[in-house]
Amino acid sequence: MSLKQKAVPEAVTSVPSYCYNCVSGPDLMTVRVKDGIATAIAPNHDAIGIHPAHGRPCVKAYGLVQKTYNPDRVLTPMKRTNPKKGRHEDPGFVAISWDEALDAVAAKLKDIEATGKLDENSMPRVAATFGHGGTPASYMGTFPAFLAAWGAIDFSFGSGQGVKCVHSEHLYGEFWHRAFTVCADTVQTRLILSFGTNVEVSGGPCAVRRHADARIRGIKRIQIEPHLSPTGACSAEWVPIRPKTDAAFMLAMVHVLLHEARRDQLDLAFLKDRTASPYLVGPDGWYLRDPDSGKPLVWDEVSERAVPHDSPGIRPALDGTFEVRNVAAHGPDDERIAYDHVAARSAFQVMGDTMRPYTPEWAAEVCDVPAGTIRHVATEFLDNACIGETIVVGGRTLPFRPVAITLGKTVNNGWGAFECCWARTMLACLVGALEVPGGTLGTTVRLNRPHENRLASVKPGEDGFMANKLNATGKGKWADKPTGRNAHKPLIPIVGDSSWAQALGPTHLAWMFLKDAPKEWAKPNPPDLWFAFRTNPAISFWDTDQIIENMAKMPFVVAFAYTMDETNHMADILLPDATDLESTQIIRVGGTKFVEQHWEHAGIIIRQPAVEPQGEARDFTWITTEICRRAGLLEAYNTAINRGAALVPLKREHYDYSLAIDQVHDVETIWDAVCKAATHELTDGADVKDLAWLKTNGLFVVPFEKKDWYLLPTMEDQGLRFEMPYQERLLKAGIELGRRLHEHDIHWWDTQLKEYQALPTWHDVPHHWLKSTRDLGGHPDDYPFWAVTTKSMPYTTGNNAGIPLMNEVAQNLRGHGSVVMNAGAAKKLGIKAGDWVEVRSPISFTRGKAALVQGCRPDTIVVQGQYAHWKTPYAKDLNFPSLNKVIPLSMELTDATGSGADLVRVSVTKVDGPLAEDAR
Ligand SMILES: Nc1nc2c(c(=O)[nH]1)N[C@H]1C(S)=C(S)[C@@H](COP(=O)(O)OP(=O)(O)OC[C@H]3O[C@@H](n4cnc5c(=O)[nH]c(N)nc54)[C@H](O)[C@@H]3O)O[C@H]1N2
Ligand SMILES: Nc1nc2c(c(=O)[nH]1)N[C@H]1C(S)=C(S)[C@@H](COP(=O)(O)OP(=O)(O)OC[C@H]3O[C@@H](n4cnc5c(=O)[nH]c(N)nc54)[C@H](O)[C@@H]3O)O[C@H]1N2
Ligand code: SF4
Ligand SMILES: [Mo]
Repeated sequence: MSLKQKAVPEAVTSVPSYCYNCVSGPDLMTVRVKDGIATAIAPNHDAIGIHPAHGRPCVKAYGLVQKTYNPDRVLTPMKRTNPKKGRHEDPGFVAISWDEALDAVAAKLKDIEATGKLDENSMPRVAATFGHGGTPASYMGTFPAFLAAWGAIDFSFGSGQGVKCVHSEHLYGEFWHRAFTVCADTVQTRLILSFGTNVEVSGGPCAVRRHADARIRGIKRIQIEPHLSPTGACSAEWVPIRPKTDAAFMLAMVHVLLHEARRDQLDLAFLKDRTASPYLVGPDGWYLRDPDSGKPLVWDEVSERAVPHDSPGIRPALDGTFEVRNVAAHGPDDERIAYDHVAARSAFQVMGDTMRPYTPEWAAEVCDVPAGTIRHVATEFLDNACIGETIVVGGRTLPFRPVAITLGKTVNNGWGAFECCWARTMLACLVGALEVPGGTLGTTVRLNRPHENRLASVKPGEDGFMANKLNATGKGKWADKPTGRNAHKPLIPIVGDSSWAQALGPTHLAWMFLKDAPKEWAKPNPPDLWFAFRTNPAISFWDTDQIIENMAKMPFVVAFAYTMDETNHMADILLPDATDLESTQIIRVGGTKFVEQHWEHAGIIIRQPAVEPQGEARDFTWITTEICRRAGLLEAYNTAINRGAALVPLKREHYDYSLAIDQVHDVETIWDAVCKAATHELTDGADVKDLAWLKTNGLFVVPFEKKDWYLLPTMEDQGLRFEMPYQERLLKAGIELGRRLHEHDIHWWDTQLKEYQALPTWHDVPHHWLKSTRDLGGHPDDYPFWAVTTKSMPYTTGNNAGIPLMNEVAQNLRGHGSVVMNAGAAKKLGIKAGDWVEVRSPISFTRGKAALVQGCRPDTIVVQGQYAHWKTPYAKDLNFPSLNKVIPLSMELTDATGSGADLVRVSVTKVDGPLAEDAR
């Protein structure tokens, strides 16, 4: 077999491909190739009318030419010669042959197989980390087939993705409306309330295009966030809210809709039929149930009695308190309660009572936003909801509710995120704008299957809701032994235990427990082998100094390496993968997906070697096949590919493109089979394409019904209700979890247990950060600023920080590589534009140049991204600040879903200049 992939013939000058360097993709592009050299990136005009951005990638994709020819690339396999690991240890990497590198990895795998795949704590001895929201999967070829062939892998060690990403929304969104990510139905909505969603920067070309078109149509967007982002700058209104008080703002909106608007201004039909609003709640907080069937009861206004919610011909009451007789309730740990005679409130009534104190006047104090502003935002939301209007989509009449609310990543993770996610979803329910044209929509599923079809993931479950698999918390059912080092299964019921669950657990705990585990918890050993690809936790996580220390404890690290970076500095073996323009992969495209990818087509796209790999870099699929062959895993690996680990099953009832399992297949053979199987599946065998066809044409799509952007028809067809407003199931899970943890004498999760509420109530969310400052030995008065972060258009997290073109274009962006602060606040501190400042928290400090603006709250500073590199070539010379140095890794700043926020209390002082390289 030839070691190198064949490049495309020289005559080809424009090679279709995809970019999936950030979660807003995949987007389409073409690569201009002259004399075998990639010279430019350009749109793929064949996708006009198919791709929502008409075949255009964003500025980041234009950096891929420099990425390919970066003189600092790792271009041979390497091994470490200095056994000591640490930031200040020179790894002493030396070039080795592919044979030596692959044999070393295979030998380690065989070794582990011989000792047992689990260690003495029953933790997988092999761990793997992939960064940036799952996008590395679109660059790792058949590596998932290796992971499947191996079996026990610990995905516990996160990078910044997950816990500091849009985490709570992933969990609650998917629970409530199969919405791992959420966006507005931008193409049809009239009003978007954006709480810190910087969508013009973070949403990729599809979002930018959709929002630009919407502005021409006359949409209004109100941007609610502490500093004026580019999204705020091109919105109709900017509301500078105090950080981490968004829940109070939204609870006050709920108050206005419930207590200031007329009832008939709400979508009463939606609330009665598609939510649990009429379900009766008893005095102990549990749904009242029919004693025979166990079904939740509602008050029927026709017969004036309590009846099961799904009884035909009833008219359920929305508001009210009712006297009911002979009813049951199901408490925690299967406790059965019987009531002879009891007063019951509808869930809607309980919500009304709970939301009564949250007036706009109350929220004004908390949020530092005038009550009149909150009231007018709530009123505009209601006035634009068009309740009663319908629209026909794909032959089906659906409600038309053109109002949407989106939440950015600091709003929907960490403390306060549950309240925000609930309030956002409830506000949509109050006006019937959830999962309908114009409203707030989910885009994709990750915790439920099938991943490629969120509608098909909806199945009837308990109590008239869709099925959701929580991790068991009942007595005798709770998993007291974690299956991974971040303990997602014992600690986080709502994350479940599907393939993505572990990576969405509290992944910082895995790192923290390597240093110190609570005494009631078995201190985990580091994994014997850790694979890292396209991730840089040493830069992207919190308290990066501590992460680095813990990373140095990993005994054998295999890093796929593009350039040297802060994480692969700790590696034992570096494997250079052929990058974006040099290797082959086929992925799905279209349908609906994060962030604003709503297509009227669905199908597959290809990434292909537009140019020969540089140096000794190799296609990921070739590398994987060789690891498997040498480790004795070939048959299991080929079997996994046949089962679908490389995209789609190669064999199904109606077709068979499967590979012989005892043979080594080359890269093209594998993707040719995948291409045929995928196109067979898409067309029921009517139009089967091979790899050569896809290489020429770039994409293969079939129509995707626009009706399938919306979940409501699926809910209606199955007679299901959204699990709103009352969270009986979560309340129960929280009580049971508390009992289990306390039975094991575990009390360090008690604050998190408080988040399990049937209905959210406000608690002083910002206080968590003030308390943390104090607990770390600081006095809150000495750290008077909130420091927050944001994305930058030309950068995908830290992924392309080493590409000079990105820094060059970013010079045009306000605040690039700086500490952005309010000009008035700076003046009081004697800080002028361009001065060096030091940003300090109790744990550490970072330095950057001050950029002074008016569009930032005086109590807030902003530091973009994660660019405090000390190893990544080029990036390390930029001397940029990063909040990740100063945000603690903290149990107390972890919410019940296991996430935290990129937020910290800091001081800002003027200093003479930058830090020396080794002090950064
Ligand atoms: N301060 C701050 N921190 C943040 C954030 C923030 O906004 N501010 N955002 C957080 C969020 S939301 C996320 S999702 C995480 C993401 O953080 P991570 O998941 O850790 O991902 P990246 O920082 O993108 O790291 C990508 C790494 O892959 C390497 N790489 C790039 N291309 C290739 C390639 O072709 N081959 C190989 N082998 N390697 C490659 C890059 O050099 C880089 O080291 O960061 C989080 N951290
Ligand atoms: N160009 C680019 N696009 C990306 C990425 C990238 O790295 N670069 N990364 C992708 C990833 S992994 C993710 S997770 C998404 C994230 O996408 P977004 O959620 O849009 O993330 P940010 O740009 O960090 O937006 C943060 C905004 O929240 C505001 N903010 C901070 N704290 C608060 C608060 O307490 N309340 C309110 N209301 N606002 C607050 C800030 O002012 C800022 O404008 O972006 C994705 N898209
Ligand atoms: S938004 Fe830009 S970087 Fe992200 S996938 Fe699309 S083209 Fe690539
Ligand atoms: Mo993210």
